[in-house]
Amino acid sequence: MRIDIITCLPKLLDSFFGYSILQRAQQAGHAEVLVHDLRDYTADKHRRVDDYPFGGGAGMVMQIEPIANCIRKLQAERTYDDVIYMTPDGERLAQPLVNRLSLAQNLIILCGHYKGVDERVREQFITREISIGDYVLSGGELAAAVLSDALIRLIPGVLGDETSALTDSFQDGLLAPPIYTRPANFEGWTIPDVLLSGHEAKIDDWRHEQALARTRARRPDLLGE
Ligand code: 6GU
Repeated sequence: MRIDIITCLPKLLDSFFGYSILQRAQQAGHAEVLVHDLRDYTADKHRRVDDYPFGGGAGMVMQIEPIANCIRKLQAERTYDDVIYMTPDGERLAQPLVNRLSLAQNLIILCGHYKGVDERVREQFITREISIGDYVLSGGELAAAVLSDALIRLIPGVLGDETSALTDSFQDGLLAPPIYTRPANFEGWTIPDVLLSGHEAKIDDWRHEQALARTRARRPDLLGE
């Protein structure tokens, strides 16, 4: 999967993708994340990418010209499955949408800033608008990082254990059950006996019960309750 992120704050994203699983995924060739500085695509001599809103009002608006230049250059080089705009008024991100998008080959993600982008960008270039929750961030960069992380870890081969993404919270519509590791007894705090039983079917049953109980207690909405 190739992800092209368009932003006016590239430094904010460079460090994020340089670490941990995301870096390994890129080094192993599973994913490629390219961060594009919007200021490289403006003809403005001060490299400005925003301007005052027509009709007045507070806040600046991201201009269409540098965004159009950048998206058109990328689209001339390859075909994109989606051109995504990160915005608080987009579709709320949840695991089913992540799963669907993880099948894409090439994605463009545009990060909004200031008051947002000129509406013509949304009308002419954007195929999908995504929000990461009902709160407002100062820019779309963190949201783009969240989306990219959620996508890249689903690419086969990225996680060490091929099955581990399947046992995530939300993948089966339930929260994940409790997990434990050594020691089995820490200062008298022990772990459930069933996990030491070696009985795989019983362990699976226990985990499912725990997942259900936890989901019912914390997120009854996931069970339709
Ligand atoms: Cl995608 N952008 C911004 N600026 N704020 C948000 C968001 C996105 N999702 C939730 N809050």
